[in-house]
Amino acid sequence: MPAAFPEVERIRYEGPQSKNPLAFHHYNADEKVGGKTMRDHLQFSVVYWHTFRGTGADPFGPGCAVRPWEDGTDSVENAQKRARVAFEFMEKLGNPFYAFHDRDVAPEGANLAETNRNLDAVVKVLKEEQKRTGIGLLWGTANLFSNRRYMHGAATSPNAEAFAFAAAQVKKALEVTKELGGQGYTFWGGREGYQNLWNTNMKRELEHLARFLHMAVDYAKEIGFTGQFYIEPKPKEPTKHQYDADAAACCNFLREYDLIDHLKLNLETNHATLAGHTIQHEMEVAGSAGVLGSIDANTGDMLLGWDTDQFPTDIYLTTQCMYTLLKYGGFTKGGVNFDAKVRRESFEPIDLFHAHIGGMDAFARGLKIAHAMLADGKLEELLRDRYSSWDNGLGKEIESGKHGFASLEKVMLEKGDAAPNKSGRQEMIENLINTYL
Ligand code: XUL
Ligand code: CO
Repeated sequence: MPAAFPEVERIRYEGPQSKNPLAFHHYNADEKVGGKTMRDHLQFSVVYWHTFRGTGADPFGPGCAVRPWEDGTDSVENAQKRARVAFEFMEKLGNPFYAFHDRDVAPEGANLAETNRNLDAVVKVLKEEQKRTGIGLLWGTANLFSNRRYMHGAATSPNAEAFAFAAAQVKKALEVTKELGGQGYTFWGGREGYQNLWNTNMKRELEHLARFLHMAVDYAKEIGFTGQFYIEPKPKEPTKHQYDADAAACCNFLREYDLIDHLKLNLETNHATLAGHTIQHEMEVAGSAGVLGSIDANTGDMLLGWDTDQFPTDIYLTTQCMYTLLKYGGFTKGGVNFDAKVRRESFEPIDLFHAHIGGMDAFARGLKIAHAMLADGKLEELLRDRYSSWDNGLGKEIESGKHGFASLEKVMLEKGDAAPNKSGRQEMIENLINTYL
């Protein structure tokens, strides 16, 4: 098969001074940051759905991306060829992982059996290519939102047979993920929500979703799949409200239905902003609950209110991500997964390289900055100082449960008023952060 990107060699680290746009300026895979290589800290992953299936289509116009390796058919042969192209791209880029939905890699057939056969035929190629290149699967997932059978949802559909089909689909996707040595498996509730509460039995739908996830946990056990399960919060789009709205809603759902020990969160920047949060907030919520699993790295556009999934290039953003990640101990099975797409105007194959190089460099800088901040310790010192009233005396007694309202009233009646507050030093802290950038 002729090369799909003949003009591109393996992308190399050339340092910050290099003017070569097809080189890394900050991501140096083998370089150690705090005793661990950048490769291991970041665990970069390329997504199949945007990078190899994205066409540039939007609600106002059809696809316009130039992808010379596509033959324009939805055949298994074309899918197999595309898989080899994907691995040529990733081998040249040097990302250690990728992620896919079942339907990204192989076409649906006339029925479930044929669809599963199509998937097997492409998985065979993916397996060969993983072996050839050493690139691993970060996580697999099933597309439970594109086919019309899922118009009302999948695990939350009012149609029990749509639920059953989704179960069969996830069963197969789990088998395939295991076969490919996947480190994880993600549930994003594409249409698990509602457009209209008048026709929705929310309680029943949530119970069905929980039952579905328990079935997945049970089946993973049955086949010996030891990858990490993730749930990926998103508040809306395509539905008006999705049940996995944000990190806090997901934690509550997982706790309520006894799933918190089985799933962690896969957090996405643009989903966080659609929910009215920042990714730093979402990572903090997950980190403090012990369920920070993986991140879908991208960014929205401040002036567009929808999920534009752009590549992240903002160093402040990547610093926030990496600071929070390092604070909570880094990834175990997760990674920085670029759930991001080139914009419609960037229609040439080479743009796929520029986009990923930019995202990887931005995260490498975020990592280095975050590490420097933690090593320096000034921010942590300020934080320690801010809460120091809890480290001894009355604060310590309250934290250790020695007080109730009556005893605290007694203390304050004697003192007359609380000790004066200290300044929050908001601006000073923001200025301090800028000194590391
Ligand atoms: C959709 C989204 C998905 C999930 C996987 O907004 O982020 O691609 O990451 O289903
Ligand atoms: Co995502």
